[in-house]
Amino acid sequence: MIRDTNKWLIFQHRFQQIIQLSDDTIGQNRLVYSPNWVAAQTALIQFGQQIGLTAMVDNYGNVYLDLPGKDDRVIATGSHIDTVINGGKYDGLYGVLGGLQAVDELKERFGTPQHTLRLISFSEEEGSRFKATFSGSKYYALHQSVKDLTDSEGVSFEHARSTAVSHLQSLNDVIVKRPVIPDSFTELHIEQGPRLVTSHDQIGLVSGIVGQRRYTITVQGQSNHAGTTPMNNRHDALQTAVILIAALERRAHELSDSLTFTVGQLTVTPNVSNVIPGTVHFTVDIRHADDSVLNHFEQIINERLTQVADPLTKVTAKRYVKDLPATFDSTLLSQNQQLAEQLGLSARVMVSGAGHDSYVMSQVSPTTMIFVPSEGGISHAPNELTHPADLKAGINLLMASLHAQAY
Ligand code: HGY
Ligand code: MN
Ligand code: MN
Repeated sequence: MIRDTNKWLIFQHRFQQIIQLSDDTIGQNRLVYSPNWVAAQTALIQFGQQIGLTAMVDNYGNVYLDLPGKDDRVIATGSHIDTVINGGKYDGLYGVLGGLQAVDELKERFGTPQHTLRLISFSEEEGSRFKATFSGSKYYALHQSVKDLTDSEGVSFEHARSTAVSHLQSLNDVIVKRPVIPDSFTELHIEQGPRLVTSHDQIGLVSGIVGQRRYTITVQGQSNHAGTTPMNNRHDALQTAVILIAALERRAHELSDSLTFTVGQLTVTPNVSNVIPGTVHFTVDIRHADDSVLNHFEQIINERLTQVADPLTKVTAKRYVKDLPATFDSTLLSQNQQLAEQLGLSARVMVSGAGHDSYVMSQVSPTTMIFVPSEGGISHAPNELTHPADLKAGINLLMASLHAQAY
């Protein structure tokens, strides 16, 4: 286990090196295919090659670092390298570098494994730059590709992808390849919520993930003069949006207290103080362990859009994410339960409220996740924090799990 301080210093060094690559205005910004993202994937490839791993990059910029085994089975671990805007240091990156640490230490202590050990750094999970989530793991696992998307500056996904990926694929000794699906996948990740800290558990053993849906709602009213337009003669898109958001939030509470409802993004046009807003776009993110609850709430959204008070203000909804609830592999989970016990780690079984690449990987390979506590339950924010002892505990359990599977 990570007893060797030198090994722990190496982990911290790698972590700091990648953290510093972000244009750290507030928090971490490593949006897919951005220069920060290219620099991070480049650094990761070099970390892997420095310890003798075989580096592969596919056409979506997923990075694979293999410790070849004696047969053709593959045991994989990994997470995503991208971040939300102004995100935290640990979401995604902890699973990538924690996975590399585990493979590094297993290689040093046990040599060549029976089955290949693979560390995967998925290109994109968050959907922060382009309105598509899990594009990296969906490309790898489901051979799905992204079509006709542009970012907020009008840069196409295809242009950003080809520019960034050609750089990675031109690096020394990088093999251009999308490797085979592994025989199992384990993702190490921060919990991003308050439950482990509240229950004082060191480890979360994840049995599944809630379903999630994301929508863009467009409210089309009529821009007009803020001073001369009588209050009873307005088609104010923002007023309609605010009333709609409050009504939907109330209905979400009424439907189920475990249904999460979030409006994370809202844009007003023309967004100047002396013009009545003509157009408003906002996002809705809903999540629940039971897909029928999400179906029910989607009906509520569609009904509510038709009940807008002003007949001249039109409201439309477009769903761009529909991810079903996922159930993870019970054998891997019970193996990790035993290993946690042997390591003297307090662990609890839980369902993830956050989406993860493991949702995609669980559709093609036996999959499980290992959570470590998030201080204050905070994530997707600059003050996201997991303490070193918890970081180490997660890596140690991952190491034990990969050793049990691959050697
Ligand atoms: O939004 C999520 O659940 C994940 O952190 N991408
Ligand atoms: Mn994540
Ligand atoms: Mn995230």
